Amino acid sequence: MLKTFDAPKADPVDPAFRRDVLAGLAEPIPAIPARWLYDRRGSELFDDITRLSSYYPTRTETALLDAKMPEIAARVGKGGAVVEFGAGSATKIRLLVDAIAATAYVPIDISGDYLRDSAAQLDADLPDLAVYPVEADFTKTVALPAGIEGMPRLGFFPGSTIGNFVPSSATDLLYNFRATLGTGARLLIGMDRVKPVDRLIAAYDDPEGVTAEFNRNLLTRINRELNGDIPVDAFAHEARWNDMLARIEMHLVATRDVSFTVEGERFSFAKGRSIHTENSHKYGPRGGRLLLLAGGWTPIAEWNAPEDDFALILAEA
Ligand code: AVI
Repeated sequence: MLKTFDAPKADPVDPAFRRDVLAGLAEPIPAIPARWLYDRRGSELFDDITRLSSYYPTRTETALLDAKMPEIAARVGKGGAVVEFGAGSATKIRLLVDAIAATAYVPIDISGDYLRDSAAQLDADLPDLAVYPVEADFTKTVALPAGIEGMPRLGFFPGSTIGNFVPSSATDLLYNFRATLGTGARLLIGMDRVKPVDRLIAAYDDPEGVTAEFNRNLLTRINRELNGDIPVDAFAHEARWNDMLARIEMHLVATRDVSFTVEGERFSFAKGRSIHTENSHKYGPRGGRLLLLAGGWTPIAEWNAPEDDFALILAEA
């Protein structure tokens, strides 16, 4: 049954978006945090990305969850509440809630519309599961609905979204998950592995151009929400592997000299200058576990996809 939870209503234009965009465009190396890629259109485009043949993480993680679910369920135990950080894929959450016979599911997402749609869909499909959508920023500590009080809690953070945070923010995030979930909680987290650069680049610069559209949608969003006049067609999507920092970077590169305004402020980009829009860090086995430890979680089990392409790690607070 779908439960409503009184989360504070979001301002239609998030002041943090305005702040991040104006400050980010003015940086010597312009950068805008990746979380702003996910308005409604951005979330739809990301869904499309997860179905692309070159984008291996989603299907690899889903197959891993499917294959290892009996073992995962044996370690996690039955019942309780699954708290998902981000309203992600219905397929993955169904595998998990079914296998552990969860009583409640709490998806936390900043994108309210998307959250409500996916929660309503899950609620229709699984009427015995109590679904409590929470519209909130999961990078902060979130107050969980009273309905799950006293239930064992399993945090779920699939998709290698942890990779979208630089390590110092990733550890803050993990600490916040701990504060949100409380002592005794567990966390099941997906991490993408380092792999040959050609596979990584293909995953983030697909021939169909969906990732390019996803990246450029950020400019469309800025134009719409922040009274911008950015010529979107003057920016090209680029995916780069940064070997020193073990991450894929997405950039929007000016293909000609451009000048535009956002909220009345003028910005100029010479041809070739870019806006850095996303990082996607990849972790080796020890690096991944160390990150969890640095964020206050002790790894207790790990499952790896074939060729060590992707990992699921279970940790306890
Ligand atoms: C959501 N996140 C884990 C994706 C990733 O792989 O870093 C976002 C993404 N960006 C481009 N393609 C996918």
